Amino acid sequence: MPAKNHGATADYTEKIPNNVSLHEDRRLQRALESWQPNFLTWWQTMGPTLPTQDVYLRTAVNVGREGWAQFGHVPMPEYRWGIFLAERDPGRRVGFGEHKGEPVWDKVPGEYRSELQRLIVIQGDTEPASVEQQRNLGATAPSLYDLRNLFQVNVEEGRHLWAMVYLLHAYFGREGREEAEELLHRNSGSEDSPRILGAFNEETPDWLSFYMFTYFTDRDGKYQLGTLKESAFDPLSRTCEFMLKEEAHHMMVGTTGIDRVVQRTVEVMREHDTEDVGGLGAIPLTTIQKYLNFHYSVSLDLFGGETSTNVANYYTAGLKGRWLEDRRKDDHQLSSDSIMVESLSEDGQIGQTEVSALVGLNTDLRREYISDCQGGVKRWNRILAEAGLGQRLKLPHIAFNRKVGAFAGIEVSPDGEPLSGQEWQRRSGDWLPTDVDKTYVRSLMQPVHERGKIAAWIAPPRNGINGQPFDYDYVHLI
Ligand code: BYC
Repeated sequence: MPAKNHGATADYTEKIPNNVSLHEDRRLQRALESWQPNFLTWWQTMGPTLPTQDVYLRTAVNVGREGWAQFGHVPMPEYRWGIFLAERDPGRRVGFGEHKGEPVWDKVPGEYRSELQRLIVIQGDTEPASVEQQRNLGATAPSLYDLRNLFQVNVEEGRHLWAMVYLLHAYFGREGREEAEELLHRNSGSEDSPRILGAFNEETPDWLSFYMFTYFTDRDGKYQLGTLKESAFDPLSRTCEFMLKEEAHHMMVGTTGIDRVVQRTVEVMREHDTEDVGGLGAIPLTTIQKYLNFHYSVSLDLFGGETSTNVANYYTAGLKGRWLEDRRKDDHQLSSDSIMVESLSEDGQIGQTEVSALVGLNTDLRREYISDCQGGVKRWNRILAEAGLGQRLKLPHIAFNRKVGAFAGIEVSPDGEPLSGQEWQRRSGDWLPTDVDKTYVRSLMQPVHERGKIAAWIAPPRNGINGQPFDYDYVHLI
């Protein structure tokens, strides 16, 4: 029986910092302590490659409303990856599905074991995948501030892996322990054992990709965690609630990272009175748009098919809810409701079809995500407008470059115009990064590891971290 959490304060005297009273369950503690060296080996071999002495990092120490993290310079392999669940609400009840109104579960019901395990494994698989994708970025960081943010994101994705591994070890027996091992053995981009979801096998070879990834792909994480936070399986809910706190910083890195790239491009465009900033050390707006198109479309795929019986079953069983479930004004069971979802007719026309609300839940979540993504585009366009420029960035059509779901079999332009395979071949380089674009962006990625300095293709941030100035010594390199 897994140990219950009695308080929010972490025990830092233990090998594995935690607020789940791990010391009360010796078997579980030993199992996790034997996974710990494997995690550290994975971190050393698949984690960040740039050697550092220490990094100014925040470490989660508590789950309370105030002061949940502490900041300080830490040698990265000594980072205290811990297990933290948000505080328990003893009166919490299932908020949706056929068990609505019943007390939430402290254990895994036998009939939902395999579905819950699958959801936790998929979630867990993405966390180390992103660390692997970003492992070489340190060598080309545009500033020490950015380098520190990269490492902060990396250590916290490592902690999110711990969060899922805790659930697997504590609640899923031998199979759970085996899955926890597998999470360290699959690798991003591997031919033989790739990561589970498509976007996590793509490369993150440059910092424009990194900001796009943290804006668009981490934002899928925000929405998926938001639905798992609603889960009737209370330990999963409490784990995800706390992960979402850390996730907010990752979103900030993406949003302001793209702000700063656009800002710098605008400055160079105005200075030289040209759109063609390629030879001038900045990233052209057309290239930014192509990167946006790519990262947005692969992230849309992460929500699964437009219709899915998997998601209907998860919802009815109480395993995975909707975004902000308790703010929805309906019966939270949806057994007789319907929804219009994007679809492809037999003659290849993009339209909408009415389906049961339950099988349309991936679409419901994807729509919440899309409207959130519009927020970023609005922000970046404000930078263009304030500079008196007429160009605008935009999100491509929902069917553009999709590999999962209703539009996987067709090609359309960013405006949603259907294209023949041949036409797509001819024109896709106008919309997605070409080798030439990637090579140019990579050529800009010269490291700036000097305190207070910044690369020429990006503007400095408005604020530093934790009240520190931009020229703070965020990272000590070796
Ligand atoms: N790539 O019924 P469908 C994050 C598979 S990100 C490859 O529509 P479902 C983070 C699917 O498994 C958040 N395969 O799928 C971000 C199914 O296979 P089977 C991660 C895919 O189950 C940045 C089949 O296609 N968390 O945290 O309704 C940094 C039919 O699909 C993909 C989660 O995703 C794909 N993209 O929905 C760090 C939450 N999509 O059963 C971290 C947990 C689908 O036919 N996962 N397939 O063999 C889920 O809720 C769902 O599994 C999914 C898919 C939303 C992913």
